[in-house]
Amino acid sequence: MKNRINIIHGDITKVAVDAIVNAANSSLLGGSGVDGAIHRIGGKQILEECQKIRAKQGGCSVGNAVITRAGNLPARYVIHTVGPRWGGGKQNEAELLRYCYLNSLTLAYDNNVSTISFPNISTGVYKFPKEYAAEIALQTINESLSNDSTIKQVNIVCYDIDNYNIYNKMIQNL
Ligand code: AR6
Repeated sequence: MKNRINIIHGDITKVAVDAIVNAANSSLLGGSGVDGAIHRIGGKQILEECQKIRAKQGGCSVGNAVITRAGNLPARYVIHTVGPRWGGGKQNEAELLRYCYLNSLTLAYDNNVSTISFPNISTGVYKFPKEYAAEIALQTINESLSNDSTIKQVNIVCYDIDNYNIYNKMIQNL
């Protein structure tokens, strides 16, 4: 399935797709990093829809995902997922990160998304080791694509060059 996975070095808010995945926090109200960029460029539609979700279900737990429209971003949807904060590796971080990818892809399938971009969830403010996170991301995406054909392209958009180099190397062995 690796021919459907595309590694990009750049800014996720600039790549046109059906759905952009956001590395959010449980409040769903925005933050720094990729979350800050998505809310800043997407505008108030995203925040308003996140507030509605909060009113209904009280935010989003770690490993889960919710979907909103994408405001001014070049996409139809934003899928907000909450990655685990790295706490040394014994707090189920790997499984929770895997669930971020799986639950985001499930929402994508349910909404007929055919192109989707992921950032490197949890590898910024949340300090998940980059190599380990890349291994989990690539394996989970690859497995999921092999069970479904509605998604035609998954972009992994790496903002920092370290992540870009890690993914480029790792995808050869997939
Ligand atoms: N496009 C793509 N990737 C980006 C962009 C961008 N425009 N900006 C940053 N990144 P982070 P986390 C990369 O910190 O670790 C927020 O405050 C960045 O280089 O955005 O999951 C949330 O509200 C890194 O590789 O997310 C949460 O509180 C990756 O995105 C918390 O941070 C993830 O870094 C979530 O932390």
